[in-house]
Amino acid sequence: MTLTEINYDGIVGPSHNYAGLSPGNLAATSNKGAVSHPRAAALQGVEKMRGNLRRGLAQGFFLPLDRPNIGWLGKLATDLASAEPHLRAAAWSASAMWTANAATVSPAPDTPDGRCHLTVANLVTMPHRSHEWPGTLAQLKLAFADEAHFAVHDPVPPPFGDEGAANHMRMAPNHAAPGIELFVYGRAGGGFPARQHSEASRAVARAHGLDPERTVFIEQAEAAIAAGAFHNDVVAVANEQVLFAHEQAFADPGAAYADIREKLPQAEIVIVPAQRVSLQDAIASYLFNAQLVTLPEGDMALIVPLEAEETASVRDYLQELIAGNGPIRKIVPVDVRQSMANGGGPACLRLRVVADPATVDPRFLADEAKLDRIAAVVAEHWPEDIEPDQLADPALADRVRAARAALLEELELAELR
Ligand code: SUG
Repeated sequence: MTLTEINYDGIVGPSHNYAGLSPGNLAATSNKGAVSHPRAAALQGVEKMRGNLRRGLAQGFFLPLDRPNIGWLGKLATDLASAEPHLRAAAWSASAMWTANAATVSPAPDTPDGRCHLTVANLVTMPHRSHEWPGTLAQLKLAFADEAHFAVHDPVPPPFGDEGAANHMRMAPNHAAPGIELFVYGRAGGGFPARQHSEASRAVARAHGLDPERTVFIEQAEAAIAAGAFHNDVVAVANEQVLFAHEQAFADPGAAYADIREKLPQAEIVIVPAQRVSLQDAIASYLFNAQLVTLPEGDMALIVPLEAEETASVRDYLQELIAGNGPIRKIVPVDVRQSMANGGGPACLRLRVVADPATVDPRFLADEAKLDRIAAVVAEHWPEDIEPDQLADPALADRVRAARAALLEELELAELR
């Protein structure tokens, strides 16, 4: 039994578009109405996965969902032709690509039954994301079907918003050892809603059977939500014993850090001072929406979006970070600009599952040859661009559905249709 961290990236779907559907997500709302490039977006995602594979990391993926979601429009007693524009746009959403919002994952070493527990996120706060969970749950049930090793839970019931791993961090001496789990919830900020509710975080922790002595609940700072940190993973990221966070991420940082240090004495907390990188620069650059990973040789690398290197304060900070003697030894910039324009950085695009790769469905695991096959389907079938007024076009809807079907076929996952 070799427990490894597997990063499951969401393949960017053929309906990727900029509809400005997430208030509080500044990138998404400011790009409302822009022309999107689904093909380029998906290929950027494939290259990110390829880079991580080549770095020796285990890589998996989840598939785009069936969009436009006609069934959901039907429940609203409408259809693609007659739906109000905001409902039509919600039906087209490709937001399931951000698999950090797919589920919350508690690996086997943390749970009393020694299984890895996953709770699919209900995403109820944003209408366009509220209809993702059934399609996501179907994939989780296939990918982690082995009940000797996994327990896949239904979503927390509404109205308690749960946005999954984007508001959950795990710290442990190493991935395979028992760790502590950090749940970050919000109240609201600057007129923006909190998308992760305390009730939902606590329900997930109970469902996974987590030991309260190894569980930490942390309130997000209102100022962070107001500045555009609609998920905690925009201002903090953890890996093994390291927590990398902005000084203004949490409502009561002192109490949070004390709780973490008590429950995990070897915790190393790297705090970025607001004086060095303002909350605004952190959010615009997505410095913290990085993948903090342990490379096979043992060093930690921070996989950041290109935008981080393009923001002067962040670039300077990162240079100093690497020059110092801290746990983060390497910075790896990646191009995920199409996703970034909707507020999704490298960390949003992946769900971390600590598991023995031999116990998961291999159809969801990547190797170079499979990434080549995915890229070939994308290059052939994904639309090159989508303009906002095309969402009413039935021919585009047919094309997007056919594109997804071709990918499912290629990956022998037609049962997800
Ligand atoms: O839920 N954007 C996503 C971005 C999710 C990022 N995920 C994490 N931080 N883990 C969201 O706000 C925009 C879609 C649009 O406007 O068309 C969107 O859904």
